[in-house]
Amino acid sequence: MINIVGLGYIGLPTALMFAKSGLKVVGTDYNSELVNSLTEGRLTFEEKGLEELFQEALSNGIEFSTEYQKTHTYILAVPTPYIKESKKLDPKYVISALNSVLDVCERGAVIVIESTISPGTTDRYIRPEIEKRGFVIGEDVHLLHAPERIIPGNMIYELENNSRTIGADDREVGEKVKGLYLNFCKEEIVVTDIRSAEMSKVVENTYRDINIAFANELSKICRTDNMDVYEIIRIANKHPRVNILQPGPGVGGHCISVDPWFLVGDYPDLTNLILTARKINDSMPRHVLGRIRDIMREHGIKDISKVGLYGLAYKENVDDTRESPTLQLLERMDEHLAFGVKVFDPHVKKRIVDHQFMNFEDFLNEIEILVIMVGHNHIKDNMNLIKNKFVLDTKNICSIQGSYKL
Ligand code: SAJ
Repeated sequence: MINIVGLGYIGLPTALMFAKSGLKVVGTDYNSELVNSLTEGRLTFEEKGLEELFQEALSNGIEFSTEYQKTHTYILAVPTPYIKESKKLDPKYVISALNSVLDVCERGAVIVIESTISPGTTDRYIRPEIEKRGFVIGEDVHLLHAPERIIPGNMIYELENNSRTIGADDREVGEKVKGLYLNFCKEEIVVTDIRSAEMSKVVENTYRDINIAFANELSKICRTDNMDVYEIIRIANKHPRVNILQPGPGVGGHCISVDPWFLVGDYPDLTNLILTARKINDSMPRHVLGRIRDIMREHGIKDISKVGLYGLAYKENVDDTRESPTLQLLERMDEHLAFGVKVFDPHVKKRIVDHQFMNFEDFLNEIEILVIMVGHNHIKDNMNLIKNKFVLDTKNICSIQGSYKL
């Protein structure tokens, strides 16, 4: 039996995938409301293909519990928040889950950490915690790190089709765990040491952050001289060795906007490029604010409450709002300015900010300037409804003549 610990964005789909492939799975989470909801057959977040996968896993007998199971294999997918002030990872949830596992596990149990952890976390926090309890790593328990790589919006496909990395102290144990993931993963699974697994995960997200920062910097350059950044990137990307990502209103989510800070925090003298990229991406919400002011000025609109931000999620077609550029933008607006700015997101069903509308048409009725912050399919399908607005399109999805770009 596999005990998956943490039933959030990563743990749940992973648990379902193992169950679909026929293994006996129990998913554990300390949140009893979440566990009850899953036990009653109700999913807790939106994701393409998740409902079908959930039904298959349920019919294969997956169970959910707030209790840790006495078994041989544990996969930990609990949150690893970062501390804003120090830019360091907070390992508290991993440590607490680990201790609960150690309370019940069988001798020789395999403990796999899937949560993203900053390079060095295993040596600094996880090993000492296990040893403190009197366990010998490699004998009483085996420790591995298999960082998740799936992208929200395409998780189910990527669970099957992304290559994976497994970091293990002992190659043989690494190969065994590789065999476990091969139950659903069709791509190459690389077995390496734990430090390399930790580092490669953070490097992947940092690479993407730097690439987006380059696109964002280009968008600012192009804005000053009235060049079309999208056309320029489109052409440059025709070169066989160029692949520039897209500019946007900022970088959100719990991964790409966070992981590079781990490197900056640990290697402050060696991370000029990484830090600069972070600063560029963090400057984008302010840049959007500048563009909003330009449009207000051009059209003599003085009342900020005539501005509507479309999208609260951190990216298209998901309901996750962590570190979202819209929230970053609202934070950056001083109180006077923020007063009255309207917000709408069809995927975000909970009210989390002031002046958030739940109905698109009511939202549109209140505003003159519409700022597309997120390129949800919903807005692409409703272009006809926004024709009479001044549109600032930060995602380059709007086909309306005369819309403003970043
Ligand atoms: N974004 C841009 N321009 C782009 C692409 C993205 O501005 O061209 C923005 C998005 O709008 C969003 C942010 O970047 O605000 C991050 O979105 P994303 O789709 O690039 O990535 P995440 O955070 O959803 O998922 C990333 C993925 N990492 C990589 O692609 C290297 C995913 O594979 C990881 O599993 C995930 O982080 C994670 O959990 O670490």
